[in-house]
Amino acid sequence: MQTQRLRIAIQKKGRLSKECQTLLKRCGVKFNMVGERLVVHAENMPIDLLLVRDDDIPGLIMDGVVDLGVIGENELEEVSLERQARGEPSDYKKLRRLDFGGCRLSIAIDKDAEYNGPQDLNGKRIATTYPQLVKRYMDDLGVKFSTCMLNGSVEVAPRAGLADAICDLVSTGATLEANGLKEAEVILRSKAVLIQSTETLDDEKQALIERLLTRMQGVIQAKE
Ligand code: PRT
Ligand code: ZN
Repeated sequence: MQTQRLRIAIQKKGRLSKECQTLLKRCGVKFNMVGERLVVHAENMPIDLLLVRDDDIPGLIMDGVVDLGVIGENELEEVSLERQARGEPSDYKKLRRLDFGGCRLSIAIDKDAEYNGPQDLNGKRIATTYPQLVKRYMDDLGVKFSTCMLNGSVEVAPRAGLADAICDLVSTGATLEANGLKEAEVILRSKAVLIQSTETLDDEKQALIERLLTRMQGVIQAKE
């Protein structure tokens, strides 16, 4: 279902939302975030912003419900693998990597445990919100493991006796340290990215995307 206006899905509230809104504003998109709206109309361009949970953004793109989205690569790749496993559409175009949302997805273990390499994870139970990415990484290495799926409080799982290790996002490392854990393996380095659905758009919409991309290039370069 195509609309006349370009639809961009961004995180409503969270670590990506502020920088995402700032980037769009610097690209000249004028909008006013008021109340708890799902859709915000840009005032000066045929653009609608969809404010959603970040988890929903990859699917909205892959199903062609929205045209553009900004999402962390960690979430994007996890959802893509999950959809592939279920035989659902999982294609998207990565238009550009952005200069925010940087983090790494790492396996962490007890800070006092000896660690000599991935083989030491053999037979361990790993608590994570990213079971697909963990599976891809461990399967590539041929290391057997099991998972414990948690959507929050992943870092307390070892202490709570739910798992031997965790795989979670890390930026400063303070959360790991506060929970008596240390980084053992980095399985993905992630940033926020701008993605597009693979649906063919009409010429006007596509031209608007090109224009936004050119402006984004300028905005990001000016900061470097
Ligand atoms: O509500 P919604 O579902 O939209 O948001 P969310 O709670 O799922 O996501 P949010 O807002 O926490 O994160 C959105 C995206 O920001 C993530 O998918 C990453 O791409 C990116 N990002 C960057 C991070 C971090 N850095 C980060 N440090 N996401 C989460 N964290 C968490 C991490 O999970 C851990 O709990 O911060 C803690 C670790 O931080 P340090 O500094 O202690 O290492
Ligand atoms: Zn989320």
